[in-house]
Amino acid sequence: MKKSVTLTLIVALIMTLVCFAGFSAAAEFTAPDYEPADTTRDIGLMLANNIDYEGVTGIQTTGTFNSAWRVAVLFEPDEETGAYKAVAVHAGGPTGPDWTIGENQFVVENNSGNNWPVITAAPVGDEWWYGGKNFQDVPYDECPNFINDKNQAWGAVLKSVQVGDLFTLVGIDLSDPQIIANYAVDPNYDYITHNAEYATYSYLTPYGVEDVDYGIAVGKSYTKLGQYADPSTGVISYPDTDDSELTDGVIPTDPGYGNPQLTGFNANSPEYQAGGYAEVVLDLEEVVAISRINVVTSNLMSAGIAAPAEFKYFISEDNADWTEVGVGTYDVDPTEKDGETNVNGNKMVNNSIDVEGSARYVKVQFKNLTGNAWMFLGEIQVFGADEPGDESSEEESSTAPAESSAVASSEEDESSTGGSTPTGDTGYVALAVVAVIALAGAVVIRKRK
Ligand SMILES: [Ca+2]
Ligand SMILES: [Ca+2]
Repeated sequence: MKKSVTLTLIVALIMTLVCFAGFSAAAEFTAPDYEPADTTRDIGLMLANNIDYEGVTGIQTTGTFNSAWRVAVLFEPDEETGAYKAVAVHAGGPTGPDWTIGENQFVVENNSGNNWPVITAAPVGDEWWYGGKNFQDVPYDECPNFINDKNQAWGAVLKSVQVGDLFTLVGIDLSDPQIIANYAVDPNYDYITHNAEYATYSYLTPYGVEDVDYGIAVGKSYTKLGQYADPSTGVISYPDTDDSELTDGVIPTDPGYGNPQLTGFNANSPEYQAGGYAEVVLDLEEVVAISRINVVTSNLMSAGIAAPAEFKYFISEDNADWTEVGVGTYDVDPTEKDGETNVNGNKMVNNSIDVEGSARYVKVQFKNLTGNAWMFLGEIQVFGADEPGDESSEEESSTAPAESSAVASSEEDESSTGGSTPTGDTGYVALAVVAVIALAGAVVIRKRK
């Protein structure tokens, strides 16, 4: 409700400004009576059956799709659920996937766009773009920076899609695809200049998400020890955007260090060195009965990042007097090998422990796996206990984190680990920081029942 009121005010303000400015396109937009695409798990659609723009996520419903430099996923209806299932994924690069879009199929594709002011700042004169214009007839050296936060966020979600993933299509009619958004993607480039306010009501949202119980820690605050700051700049590497990633209800599926949904901890940080472990303390705001704690963590196993060797759990009513619950167990063995292959490498994995007790504070201490100083956490979940005798609590808590332990595709791993990797004990790469900055402030917690 609050959001729609705010939106109404914004629309009213825009209408007023537009009247003075003398054009009318934005004034005609009336927001639908539902939430727009969020930037953490939805894939916002900005453009339909048009690939002439940069920095957009689009839907293609007909013809063939063979565009290079675009992350793309081919979807088709899933009879069993009525949702749309990803049937092919393409990681981008210099060649396109060459898909023929069949009846009832569609492609969702994302291109991040170019930062033209930077690219054209010091021309030599033999660049492919030199003296050229884009599809909107704008000289490249007058084009804006098309890299924008909203599109980057939706591109990141699209990149994490794996074959078999199910999505619900919202706000678009495949027989006549029209995007419902407060700014059209057109030669005005308002989707760039007003990107912070840009909202699309046409999007894909993960199928069945609303029915998943993410526990009672969602939205709760926490303190943490063991993040790593670059010694030369003091900037935290792989940061925890808005200090909220570990309880934002977003369960990452991409274990790569380029995934901004992950928060990095490092065994070489001064706090870890001092205590011998990294630590997170959650505040549930009131003493509640707890049945289970679950941590979702990356087990990349290829870039100096591994699932921690040990998680130890504690509970407390007052944040002073602690009861040790014990050491948790993984849903799969993070170190299992088949020859040289880490069977469960390149996955998100779960470490959990059953709890009998009540607490306001939950403490998680964790130690790195030797040779892998980095530990990347995605979520800490706490599940409440129902009244004694209610058997639904066990079932609920055991099914809730089931969405992780997903295998990331090898293509995804390649792109998310990029050219250089944080290695061994001291490795550090700035790439992910850029991705995180792009997402800063964009975390949205979807309301759940
Ligand atoms: Ca999270
Ligand atoms: Ca992060």
